Amino acid sequence: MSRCRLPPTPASQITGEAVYRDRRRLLKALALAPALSVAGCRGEPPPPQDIPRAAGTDATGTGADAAGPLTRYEDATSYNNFYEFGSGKADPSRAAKTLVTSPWSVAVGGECAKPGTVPLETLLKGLVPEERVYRMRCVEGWSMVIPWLGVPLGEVLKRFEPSSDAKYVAFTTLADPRQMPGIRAPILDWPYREGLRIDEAMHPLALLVTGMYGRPLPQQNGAPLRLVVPWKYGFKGIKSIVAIEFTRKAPRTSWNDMQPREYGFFANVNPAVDHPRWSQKSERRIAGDGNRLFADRIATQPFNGYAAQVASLYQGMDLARWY
Ligand SMILES: Nc1nc2c(c(=O)[nH]1)N[C@H]1C(S)=C(S)[C@@H](COP(=O)(O)O)O[C@H]1N2
Ligand SMILES: [Mo]
Repeated sequence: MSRCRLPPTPASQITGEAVYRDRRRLLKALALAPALSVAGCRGEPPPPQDIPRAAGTDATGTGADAAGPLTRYEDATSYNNFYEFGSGKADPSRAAKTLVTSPWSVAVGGECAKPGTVPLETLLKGLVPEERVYRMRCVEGWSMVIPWLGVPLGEVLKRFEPSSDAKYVAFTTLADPRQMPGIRAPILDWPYREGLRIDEAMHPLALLVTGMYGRPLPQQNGAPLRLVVPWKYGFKGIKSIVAIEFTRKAPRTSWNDMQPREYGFFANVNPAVDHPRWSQKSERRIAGDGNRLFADRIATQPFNGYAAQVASLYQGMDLARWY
């Protein structure tokens, strides 16, 4: 994003919701003034659409104030994990531009009354993406605060009428070696797969994301459709989803298959359970001011700070065992 920054707001000002709102107003004004239009800046995303804010977003503790200062757009779109495009943090933003995200369809099947392969537009038809500011914690020890645009996952899943045998939901990423240079490397058993228990999937905080910062989702962040489950480690947030399946048994997931001791199926953020290679007690926010990427180390919260909303899903479970 360094070639052509947008908007021309000093980075030092991009610290919070108020500024973000101002920035959106500015972008809108720019969009209405073709001479100044950001569209002239090659490689930049189109200006933001009008985004209705979800009523009650703050009541669920997902407002920006609760989540902390926003990560800069430039950082959230250039420091990524998307191994299909390489394992370096800068690889996806360089390599994923060629991912063709339209047309896109999603195959939905398994334990449900109305399976089918549907175009993305049909999958989301009638649902208005809402903005949710969520903390995101990667198991590697860094975190971000991102204004996502998306629809509650449960709203989409209900359309396929899952049966009472649907105990879990499995998700699969596209795996096309022609578009994804990283899948030549045997880092993971491609395609990337993730899963949730059905009650987790139906929880209102679980989001199917189509955009961020008021714009369409960039490829490196998982366009055109990804999952964001804010109380779980980042690897649950599977990108560029092409298939969803309702299952009776817990689905196999890519990271768990590769290293079950390191990546549990549940992957709930738990500062009391260390990853064998990284302590999970604290994290560094990607909340830099443009001069440095990381802010100071802060304590990681159970369920990434969403315990009040989600802890009841895990009542009676030993969360050190079911990590
Ligand atoms: N398909 C796919 N999805 C993925 C990954 C990946 O490598 N491939 N990486 C995961 C990990 S480890 C993290 S931390 C988040 C990062 O999301 P972000 O780059 O949008 O911040 O995406 C997750 N989703
Ligand atoms: Mo991650």
